[in-house]
Amino acid sequence: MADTSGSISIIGVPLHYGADRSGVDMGPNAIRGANLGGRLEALGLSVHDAGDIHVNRSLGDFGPVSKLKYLHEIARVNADLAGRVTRELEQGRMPLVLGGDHSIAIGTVKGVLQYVKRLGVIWFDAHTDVNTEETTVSGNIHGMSLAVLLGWGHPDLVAVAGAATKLNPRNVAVVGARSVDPGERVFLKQQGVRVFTMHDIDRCGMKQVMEEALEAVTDGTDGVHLSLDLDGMDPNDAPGVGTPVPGGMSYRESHLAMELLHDSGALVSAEFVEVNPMLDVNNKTAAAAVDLIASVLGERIL
Ligand code: NNH
Ligand code: MN
Ligand code: MN
Ligand code: MN
Repeated sequence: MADTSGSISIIGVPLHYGADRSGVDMGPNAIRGANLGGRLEALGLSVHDAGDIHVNRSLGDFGPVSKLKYLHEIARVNADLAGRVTRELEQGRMPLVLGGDHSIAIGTVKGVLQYVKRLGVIWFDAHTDVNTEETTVSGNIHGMSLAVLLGWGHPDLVAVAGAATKLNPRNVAVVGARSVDPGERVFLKQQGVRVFTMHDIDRCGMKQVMEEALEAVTDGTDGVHLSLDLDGMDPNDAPGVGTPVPGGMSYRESHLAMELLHDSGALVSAEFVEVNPMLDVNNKTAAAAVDLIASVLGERIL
């Protein structure tokens, strides 16, 4: 496997269809504008900005084709993204994907899986994103991406980069969950996905939670992907998200999680999603995203 430790490739995905709410499509530029490049260069990394994946702007209504909103465009964008992510890894660069809504994890993770077959995933989120066409109440595909990555969901989404391209549920850990739909509860139990809820973080602290999560995602794998939904953080620290849930991970807890993930040495790729500048307060959420990105890539106080 190529050593991607010194070289980062930024890929923007200005997609909001998975959240069915505008604003989150401006996330990539808000994160870039919070001095992302400067912070990464200060770490001695070589930073390449690959620009944005093209998203069709004028779709109008999502129409009656499916219960899943904007299915066709979301599948198309994710297939494009997956190819780009694989190419960056092949060229020895670590993909850093900026969302956009969390449906883009389908393309990012499937792209990484083409290169790292045995992949672990840390899913930092208030939600667990394991709805399917049968269980979803909202019809929003950003609430389904983790199920798709485990091989469950609409065939057009599961087919992205090949239906056989999927995660082993034993190597997935959700961190920070506090809003889980009834159908998702059943799915998570059936699949055996490790879910560290806010209750676990309250009781055991982030250090122990991350140690257990890292044990699960590194067991028998060749690398770990970080899929970080900014709504995992507490809305006081990250107000600019479409579906805030009170009682989340603090700025410090989130920071510690990133530092421990960096120290594991297992990180091969990362994505930061759901930053919505239209809902943000003084760019706080975009700035928090940049702080967390810098931490997971090795920034330290001393
Ligand atoms: N579970 C809800 C749904 O499926 C909310 C999902 N929203 C998210 N997920 N932001 O991370 O619609
Ligand atoms: Mn999410
Ligand atoms: Mn979420
Ligand atoms: Mn830091």
